Amino acid sequence: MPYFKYKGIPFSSEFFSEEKLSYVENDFQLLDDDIVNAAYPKSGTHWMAEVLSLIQSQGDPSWVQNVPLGERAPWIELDEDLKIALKNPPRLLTTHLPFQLFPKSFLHSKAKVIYTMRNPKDVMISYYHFSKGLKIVEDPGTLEEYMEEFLSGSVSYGSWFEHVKSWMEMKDRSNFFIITYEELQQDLRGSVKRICHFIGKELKSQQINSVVENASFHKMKDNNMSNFTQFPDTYFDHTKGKLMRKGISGDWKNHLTVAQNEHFDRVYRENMQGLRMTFPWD
Ligand code: PPS
Repeated sequence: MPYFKYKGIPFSSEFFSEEKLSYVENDFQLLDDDIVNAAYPKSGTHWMAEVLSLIQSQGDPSWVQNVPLGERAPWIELDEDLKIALKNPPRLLTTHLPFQLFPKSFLHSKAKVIYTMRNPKDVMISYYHFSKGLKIVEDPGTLEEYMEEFLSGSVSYGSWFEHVKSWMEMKDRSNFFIITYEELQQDLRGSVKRICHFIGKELKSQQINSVVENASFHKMKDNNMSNFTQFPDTYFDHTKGKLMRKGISGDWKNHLTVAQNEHFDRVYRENMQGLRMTFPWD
């Protein structure tokens, strides 16, 4: 399966090109009223895109029910999506890029970025299962084998550790908001209110209820505009993988052995010790 590295990060040549990645990094102009949904893969990207779409439509579900998620909140690094991104203000944009590959224009714009993080063990399990369906990446092999790939950053979009550390450098900016998948799980309503406040869009109580209801796992799983089932069979075997798989926190406990868990923790500590931040999974 054809892969290439852009600035040390692996990308599938099926969907990405060095030329476009360089364009996004150096030339893509973020606008002050852009809202960007940024996350490492499998961290709750689609969930946040749905929440933001519903906030944008003031809780009215017709937009999420009728327009594919990739059109509502396009990935800026994907060729086809980017075309939509360029002509659709006000723009809700999505990215899995690490900060060093994110548009440099962010540094002098008021665009708002919401960065969603998730327990990396759950990210890895989710990524592993999803990769089984993806025809454009190597077969992930056993979980033991995949864990080495994940921990060394030899997966699409590179290392989880480097991704998080790159974005955490933005943590003191007023136009940067950090949230975790675990917080969304624990208190979706409270999270929606915080997000509304951050993006400067206050919704009525009823409207917030509708955001919460329509962004639930079950609603999204049944919504063909959001559940990834429209993704072409050429690239994804829907009998082998699913985007809307379990939607829970802590599924890693059903998969990792004690030894694998200890190994993961060791690598985690080595990589994260300098960050001086605590997360819900620490
Ligand atoms: S992707 O393809 O990288 O953009 O994947 P991403 O959207 O980041 O993450 C997919 C995981 O998020 C879960 N998910 C949800 N969980 C709870 N509630 C809602 N509404 C929801 N929507 C998506 C999805 O099930 C994937 O996690 P796993 O653990 O595989 O189930």
